[in-house]
Amino acid sequence: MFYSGFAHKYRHNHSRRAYFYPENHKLELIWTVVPAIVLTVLIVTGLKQWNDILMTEKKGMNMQVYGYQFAFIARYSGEDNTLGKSNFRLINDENALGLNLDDKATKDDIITTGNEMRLPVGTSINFTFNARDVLHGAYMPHFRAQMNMVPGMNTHFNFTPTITTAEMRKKLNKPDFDYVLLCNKICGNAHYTMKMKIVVETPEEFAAWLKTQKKASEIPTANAAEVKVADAASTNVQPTANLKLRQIIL
Ligand SMILES: [Cu+2]
Repeated sequence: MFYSGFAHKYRHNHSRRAYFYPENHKLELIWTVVPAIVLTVLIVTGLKQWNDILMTEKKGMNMQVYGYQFAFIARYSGEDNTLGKSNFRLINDENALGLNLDDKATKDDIITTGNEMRLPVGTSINFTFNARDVLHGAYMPHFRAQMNMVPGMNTHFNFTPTITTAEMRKKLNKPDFDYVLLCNKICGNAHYTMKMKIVVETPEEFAAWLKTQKKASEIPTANAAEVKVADAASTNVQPTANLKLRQIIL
């Protein structure tokens, strides 16, 4: 109704001339400068927030969460708080992450053995996410955290868990409550099985648990010197099905 009113009001009329209004510098200045200021504020503050969340700060505990079809493995950086080097050509049944023990920083790294990841409460945690085969998603719904796991690329997320699992169970009055890590990318036919328990506990409990997990230096094949990387097929490393597939693609 409104528009047809305009159509009627401005219908063709021989005696009426259009108003010629070619430019107005003041108006143009206003509609350029105002959006420029608004967008600058939005982008600068947004980028700062983005960097705070996604970039690893120097202070936190560095760890890696690794996704593959169809599970997760967590790696802790050990005393040096540095994740050692890894190479997909070193991946085999024993060395699922392709850790390279030639790198000193790898030796004290610790790999989770069960389908469980533990985090010390009140500690800033710098996650690095990686994937072995296809896109996976690291989704930790209770922490409001989610990040893509991309093959051949590092992605990051930082947060500090503030409530232990035991405290949360009491709070919710649910004795069987557990934090979880889920995959939220449809990554294959067993995608739905990609689930890892997250236990948030006191730093003392965490340290005791960490001692029970596997040290990278215990992995017999995590030694790049034994592998002629140019030709993985001729070495004593048995490539996994995924690795073979990747070599074919490459
Ligand atoms: Cu997945």
